[in-house]
Amino acid sequence: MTKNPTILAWVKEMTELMTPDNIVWIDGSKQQLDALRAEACQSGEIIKLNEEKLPGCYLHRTAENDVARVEDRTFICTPTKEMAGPTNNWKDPAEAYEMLYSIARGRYAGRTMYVIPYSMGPIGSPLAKVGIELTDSIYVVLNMEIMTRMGKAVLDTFGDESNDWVRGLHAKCDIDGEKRYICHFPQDNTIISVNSGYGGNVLLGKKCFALRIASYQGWKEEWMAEHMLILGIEKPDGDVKYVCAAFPSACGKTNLAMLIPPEGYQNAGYKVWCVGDDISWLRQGEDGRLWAINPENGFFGVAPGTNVKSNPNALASTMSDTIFTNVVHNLDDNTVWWEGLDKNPPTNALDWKGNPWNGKESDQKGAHPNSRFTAPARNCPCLSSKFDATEGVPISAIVFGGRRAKTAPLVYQSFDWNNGVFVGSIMASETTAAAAGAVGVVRRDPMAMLPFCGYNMGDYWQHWFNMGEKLGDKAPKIFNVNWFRTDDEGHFVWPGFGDNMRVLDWIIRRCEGAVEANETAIGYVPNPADINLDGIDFTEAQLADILDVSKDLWEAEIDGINQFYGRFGDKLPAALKAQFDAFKAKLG
Ligand code: OXD
Ligand code: MN
Repeated sequence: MTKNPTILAWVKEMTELMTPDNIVWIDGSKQQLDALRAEACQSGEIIKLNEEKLPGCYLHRTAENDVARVEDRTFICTPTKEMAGPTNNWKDPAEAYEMLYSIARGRYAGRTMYVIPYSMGPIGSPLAKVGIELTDSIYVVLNMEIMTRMGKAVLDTFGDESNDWVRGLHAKCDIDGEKRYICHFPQDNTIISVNSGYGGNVLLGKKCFALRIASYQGWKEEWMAEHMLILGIEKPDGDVKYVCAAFPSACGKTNLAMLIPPEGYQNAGYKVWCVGDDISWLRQGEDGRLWAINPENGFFGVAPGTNVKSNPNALASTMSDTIFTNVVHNLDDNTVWWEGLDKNPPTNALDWKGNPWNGKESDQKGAHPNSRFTAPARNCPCLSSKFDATEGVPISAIVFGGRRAKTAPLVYQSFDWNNGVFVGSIMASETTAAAAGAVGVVRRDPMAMLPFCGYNMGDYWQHWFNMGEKLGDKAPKIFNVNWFRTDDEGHFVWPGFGDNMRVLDWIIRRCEGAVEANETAIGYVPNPADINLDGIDFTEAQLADILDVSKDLWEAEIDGINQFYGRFGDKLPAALKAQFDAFKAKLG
């Protein structure tokens, strides 16, 4: 399928290491994929669901010990520990290769090795990059088909010369949690993942390539790989403004990316278009502005909590050609169910482990809390017409956000780009009662990249400052949002979901210079009267309450920021320290 000597040499080397019985190059044809689906159904790896209700959909169950990303077993293998930085697990590359090869050697014996050529980003886009994943899992092949552009077309466009592609080796081995490793070699463009079959650990195009390896590539090549959704806001006059937003995992990126505007906005002619829900690659365009693509081709979304109210567009995306992982199997009609889908759990069902489950009687959850759908982007009713645009979309605003009960106001704008880097660097989220452990504990997650930055975060912040300098006055404006302020009883004050459009509207008006704001120690905060509250039962006084910037609460942040920054030693950019000092001075 290719004459590229660098690809052929590596596949040969890995074949000798892994000793598969068969080798299948994935060409991406329907015929080949249909045959693989049939084979996986036969072996029980996937289960075909009701063709009338869920055409082209399948169910898969992972091993019980293999249901989520494993941050403590994820390593950045750089020549020195300092290059990986204090927030990553590190291994020496030579030692890591030796360990991984000794775990993986010969483990394709008796099995088929699938060679998956894939493109992150529209095939042939100057912003896209190519990867080759080797795997012994048909589930991985079928998921990669949804999440990336893959097959022969990728290699045809890539050509026979370039060595600019990412090597990915995945082997299921024994799904042994003690020998599970997800290792990244940024200097070698290489990823090796062993002893897992769970999406985030084995769909190597996603977090491993499109964030960890790509963030390093972006640093070297003057672009950025970020944990950000991309959405377009179409105004009544047809003009579309694009926004990127970074929130930590489980803070509602997929919901915001597919937001349905409140009725008043719809009637006035506003629309929201989804370009991506998880990752963006950003590069300065010829016009000097920052342009973004979504490198993915599908959504790997959390199923529980997804329903017709919370996210009708995501739900609609899962109605065909979707793979469900670790959800409930409804045996009455061969469909699927998860907690929060509706109030009508099936009674004749199997839970995510495959055990009999009666949703009306059981006090156990039926779906795993991290159960997932892998759905093609083309299914999304609000998919942007620019989804496949090779040049991407121009970004007007970057939005950071986290889950803070009190400290951060509903929205504020940074003073400028450099101050925005500071805002992103102090991002934090509080643990909720839903998770184990103490409530309200602050976890710092700068730019939502803590588990995904493939190099030292000190260098990463400096790279942000450098990008700002390049972009100059064409740089997007930077904001911070917090949908999660609570009242004294602990209830969320802001309604969220579609009503977040009201905040996006203010953000866009700020980008256009169409609305004034109040200067505070942390940035520009809206005048309550400037956020449109038409059509909701929400008063300006309530709004003023959640826009409040408390000197005491922000002072209480200083220690935590100090401690966090302290971990970076002299890798902390001087510009960031200067921003922190200016912030302290402004607080007074
Ligand atoms: C994800 C995550 O799966 O951020 O997107 O954990
Ligand atoms: Mn994510």
